[in-house]
Parts: sequence; structure tokens; C-alpha cells
Amino acid sequence: MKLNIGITCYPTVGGSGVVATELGKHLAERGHKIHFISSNIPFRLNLWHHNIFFHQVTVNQYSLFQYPPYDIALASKMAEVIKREKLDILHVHYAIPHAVCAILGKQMSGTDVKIVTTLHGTDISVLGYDSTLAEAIKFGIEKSDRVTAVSHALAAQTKELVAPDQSIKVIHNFIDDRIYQKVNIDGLKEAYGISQEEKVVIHVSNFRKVKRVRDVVIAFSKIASKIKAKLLLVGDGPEMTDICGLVEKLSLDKEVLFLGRQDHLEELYSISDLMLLLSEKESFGLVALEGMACGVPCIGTRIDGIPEVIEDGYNGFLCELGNTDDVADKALLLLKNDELLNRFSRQAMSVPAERFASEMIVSQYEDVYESVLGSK
Ligand code: GMT
Repeated sequence: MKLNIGITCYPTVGGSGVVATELGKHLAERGHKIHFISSNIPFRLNLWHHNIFFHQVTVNQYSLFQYPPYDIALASKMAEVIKREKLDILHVHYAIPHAVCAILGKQMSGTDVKIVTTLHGTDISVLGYDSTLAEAIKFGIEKSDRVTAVSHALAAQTKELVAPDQSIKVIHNFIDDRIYQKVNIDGLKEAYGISQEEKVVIHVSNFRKVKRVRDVVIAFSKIASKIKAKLLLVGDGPEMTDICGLVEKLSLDKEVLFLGRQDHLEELYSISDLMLLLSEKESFGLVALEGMACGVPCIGTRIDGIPEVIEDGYNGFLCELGNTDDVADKALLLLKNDELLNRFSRQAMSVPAERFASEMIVSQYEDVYESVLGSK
């Protein structure tokens, strides 16, 4: 059955937007008509396809309002697209505000469009500092026709913290396996001033506090005191100034490369030997999967959904939050032993195809759509 599907996500850099966009692209290739409804073109939506449409939400700055009414503008746009494009499904990423907007948009449209909500984690982490939103999150989840979460850990946390009267189906994330592969770019290491015998450690994030980039730099300083290595810091965000200060304090200016936001991550992964993902919150850890697909084993913290991606001692290692000594010891175990590193790299590379294959995950979402429409 070919469907008309609306997708709403945050268009900015971030795993939820990436997953929503990749899902939309794959569904379009399967013949569904995909209508992205968002404030901007999602940042990875670079592949235009005849089945993909973009509907921009514009929020007017009216001086009487203290805050621009984004949520109302989004709900109105949803209602317009639901009616005009005869949407069967509106698939929103995040309960707040998107599921709540979808419920309002559906009411405004007067149709029976079905709402599917995917939880990515921030709904839950927001509760950590703003419990007043708990009822809104619960409402968004309960009034959705189906709810999915990107990891078992997130589904369990949502049940515990929000206690919604709604079941949550786990559908893991996936990556575009046509893009995330090991590629051989001649001279790329040299272009960054990295010699062939140096090992390359990579960290990719939006540099929010929860990413604990300080721990990454501290663990790397311990690694670099034992072997010749470089650290690629990819991304940007609120912690950047603090991290620059730490790198200077630890006299690591020559060893740490600040690359900012980058587009062709597969190239950077392909020159990397090891990834560090030492977050205190991470419902899934999409970058770990991207890196693994390119043959980069990952050392991650034993929190949230990370253990559902990294198999400890097989394709990476898990360490306790904040234990940078253990991170450095495990990193050195791999980086000082090429045979072990190559084995972990091969084992990491097969993870996406074995457990997170795009074909399988996209089919799981299609099953959700069909089941919810079947119960019309
Ligand atoms: O991690 C972030 O800061 C971005 C956030 C987002 O909204 O894109 O990522 C969340 O969703 C990703 C895709 O499902 C997950 O891979 C990330 O683990 C999750 N981040 C957190 O839970 C902190």
C-alpha cells in the first residue's frame, strides 16, 4: 500500500533529524509520498526525489507576542498539509512539541489522519530540568496512535518517568549504508597534518554538556602521553569555549584538531582508528553506528542506549561514566595492538548490516503505519 506520509522533525543538526530524514528518503524510494513539515529543510535532505515534498512552517514575529507562536504555526501548517495532501500518516519525531502539535493539527483538519510519534530521548532529558512539561509529554504520547522509541533503554525510561497509558514499540535507529562505508581518500590524513604512524581518535557531537567532551579530552591526554595520536573533534556547540580552554591547559594544541561541523563524516571516520562517545545521556548514539559502519570501533559509556549499539569487548568497549582512566586503558589496549584493532574494526563494520540494516528498520516503520491504518 503506497501512503501519503507527513514527517515533522527538528531540521537542525542532530540524530533525530538525521533519522527522520533518512526514513523519509527510504520511504520515498519505496513509492510513498513524503511531506516534510518543518521550519527549514532538514539538513541532510539533500537528495531530491519526485516523491519528496517540503512544506515550510513560517512563524511571524508579531510585536504583541513575547514569544513567536511556533507551535501554533506548526499545527496550522500540519492541518493544511493533512487536508490538501490527504495524509494517511503524520509521523512526528519528539512528543514535545511535535506530537502535541500533531494532535492539534489533526483536530484542526477534521480528518482521521493517524499520528505516529517517535521518541528520541530529549523528551525524557527535558524532564530532568522541567517537570512542568511531564503532563504535555504524557498527553503527546497517549494521544498518538502509535509510539516508537529508538532503544529499549529509552522505552523503559519513558515508562518509568512518564507512565503513559500507551505501549511503546522499540525500533532502533539506522544509517544510510550506501554512504557510511570505509572510503579511501588519498592524502586526507596528510592534509590534516597527521603522519601515517599516528593513531587517530575521533569524537563527533553537538558539544552539549551531556556529551561530556571534557572527558573525551582528558581520556585522550592520557592516551597521547603513551602513544603518538591525534584527536579529531568534530561538531560545535555550547561547550566549545570550555573545551578549547582545556586543550590549551593540557598543552594538547598540536594533538587536538578542531574541525567544526563537517558534511562528509564517512571520510573522517575512514581515517580514524577509534571513536570516543562518553556521554551521560544518549538514548541511542547514532554517531557510534555511523563510525562502526566505516570500521571505527567505539568506546562508550555504559548508559542508556549505548550498550544496545556497542558490544563490550567485541566491537568496542563500555566504561563507567567519568572513568577516563579506564577509557584510556581500553583505548591503549586497542591502539597498541594492530591485530586486535583490526579485528574490532571488522567486527564493528558488520554491526549495521547485522542488527540495524536500513531495509529491515524501514520495513518495521511501514509495519507500524499499516497496523495503525488497519485499525482505522
Ligand atoms: O544527542 C543530541 O544532542 C541530539 C539528539 C537529537 O534530538 O537529535 O539526539 C537524540 O536522538 C538521536 C537519534 O535517535 C540519538 O542517537 C541520540 O542518542 C539522542 N540524544 C540523546 O539522547 C541525548
